[in-house]
Amino acid sequence: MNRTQLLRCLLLTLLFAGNTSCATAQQPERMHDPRLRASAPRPPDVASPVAVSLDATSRSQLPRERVRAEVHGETLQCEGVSLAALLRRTEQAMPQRLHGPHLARYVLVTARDGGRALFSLAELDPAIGGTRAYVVDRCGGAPLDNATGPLRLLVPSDGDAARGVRQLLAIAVIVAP
Ligand SMILES: Nc1nc2c(c(=O)[nH]1)N[C@H]1C(S)=C(S)[C@@H](COP(=O)(O)O)O[C@H]1N2
Ligand SMILES: [Mo]
Repeated sequence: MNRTQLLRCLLLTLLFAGNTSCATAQQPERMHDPRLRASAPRPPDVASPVAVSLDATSRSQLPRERVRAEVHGETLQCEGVSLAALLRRTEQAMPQRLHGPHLARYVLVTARDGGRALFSLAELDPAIGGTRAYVVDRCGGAPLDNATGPLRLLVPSDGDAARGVRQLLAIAVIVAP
């Protein structure tokens, strides 16, 4: 920049109260005009809440697994299906790869008596948190009674059985507010 250019630059800066600068005059390719900027990319829409199918037909299509879990010092031997597998077979509940807005979704488990517990979706993804939770319908070789079942959640890796929701009513995947 020669003397004349520098003077013109300073004059323009004074006239336009800082809207023009010598630096931008020097580097036009770095000029940043908000009127020319493309609109910010919108995050993909994620449905919320997404109800997870718990009916017998949905469960019968999944591998039946044996589940051992401690509840108040007692070992329960149960049978049921993996919650992650149920989520995977429900459309829009858990995509193959969790990223972006899916990392701010949670799985809310509700019971008939009003009890509730939740998990983050990523916590249940085998590729991320890997927490295994199960929806069981038999324990000790018998169907669950009405005080406990007909469906119950079990989380064998939890230290305390507090999230082992009895009287399972509904499961939904919700985008955190
Ligand atoms: N629906 C429902 N499920 C529930 C609860 C509850 O209050 N309501 N309590 C939880 C807690 S705190 C514990 S320790 C276990 C106890 O399981 P149990 O009743 O089989 O001993 O159930 C869990 N599941
Ligand atoms: Mo508990």
